[in-house]
Amino acid sequence: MALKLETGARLVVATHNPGKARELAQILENRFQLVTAGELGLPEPDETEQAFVGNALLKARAAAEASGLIALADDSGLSVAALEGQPGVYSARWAGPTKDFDLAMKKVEDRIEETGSRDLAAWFTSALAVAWPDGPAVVVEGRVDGTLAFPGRGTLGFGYDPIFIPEGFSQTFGEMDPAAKDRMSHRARAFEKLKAALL
Ligand code: ITT
Repeated sequence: MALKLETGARLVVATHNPGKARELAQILENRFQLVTAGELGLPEPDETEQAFVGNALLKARAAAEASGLIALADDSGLSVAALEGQPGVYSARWAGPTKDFDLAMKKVEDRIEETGSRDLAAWFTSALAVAWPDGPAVVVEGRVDGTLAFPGRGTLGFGYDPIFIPEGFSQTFGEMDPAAKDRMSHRARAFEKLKAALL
């Protein structure tokens, strides 16, 4: 039988990142009854995979198993062309244990400078995975391309948003109205694919 996600279903959003949780709630547009992993006190699994899809599946499966609910997880990150795709799946880890994204953005700037490259092309990826407590799971990936800007600009959004200008725009994600970001972000694009697969 094809997997289906019924409107109104109770879903656990398997993230401990409040910025992400806010965007996912916005993008899911009141389609589901959402609870967060934080609210349920679910543990944060180690992200042991080398690809976004693998980590998204791992997080969704862990939350579905622990909660008995259908779980949605996002694994995402910033990839920089001049750094051969880094920080990628290590995007959260570049901010260190205190989740200091000023430090992480500085690290991106310094690393690019060290390469001597003038290429500021970058992209965000989001893998969204849905897992059912009895085993099945679906995973999709969305991407938005853009250019890095240093110093960063804007206080909206989260993570690396201040240094990322999406293609076709002049504002960074940190300056852009959150609703505009939610219409075209990597996360929104992944959700479009999830809708096509499951709704
Ligand atoms: P969970 O695993 O609990 O969901 P996390 O923050 O550890 O939270 P990830 O492992 O997926 O999540 O790390 C992704 C990092 O990439 C995240 O911490 C952000 O800093 C960055 N990132 C992802 N999407 C972003 C976005 O839309 N804007 C800015 N930064 C983003």
